[in-house]
Amino acid sequence: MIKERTFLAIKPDGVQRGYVSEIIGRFEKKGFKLVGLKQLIPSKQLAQDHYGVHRERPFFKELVEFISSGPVVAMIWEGEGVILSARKLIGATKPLEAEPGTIRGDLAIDIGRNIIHGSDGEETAKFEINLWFNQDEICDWEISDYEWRAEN
Ligand code: DAT
Ligand code: MG
Repeated sequence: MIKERTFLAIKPDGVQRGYVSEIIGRFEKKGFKLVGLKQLIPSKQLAQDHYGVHRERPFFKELVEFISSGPVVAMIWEGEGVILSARKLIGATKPLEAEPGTIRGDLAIDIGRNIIHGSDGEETAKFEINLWFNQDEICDWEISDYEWRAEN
């Protein structure tokens, strides 16, 4: 069984617009397993640490303020190829470039209000999971029908 995990977060715009169930549903339907879930208003420090790679970008301050401006639904999802697959389900950063069928392609029109975050690689996923979750907040469990989702 593949134990790959990724960090996803529904941003304050996604929560305010009532897309929590819609978004969780897309990852559930795909076949991934939810192993961590909580809602919080991130501190400025957490937002800065999370987006640390963008520290020098002109939009950094605005981005940090936005992410810490309201409730975020933070999640850890597990499954085969989940890091790349989640990025595909999310769609391109710019909603204009995000294909219809993706979360951003279907639900967003603005780059600064693009609904959801997803880790972009293995190292980032590990870093972000540890940043947002304590070990005892992660729920290790087995999906009973896993054999119908993947062979190994
Ligand atoms: P992604 O969220 O697809 O991983 P990213 O890591 O390049 O995209 O950027 C992080 C977030 O920063 C992105 O979701 C929205 C915001 N952002 C990126 N580029 C921006 C820009 N040119 N203007 C305003 N916000 C931007
Ligand atoms: Mg990114």
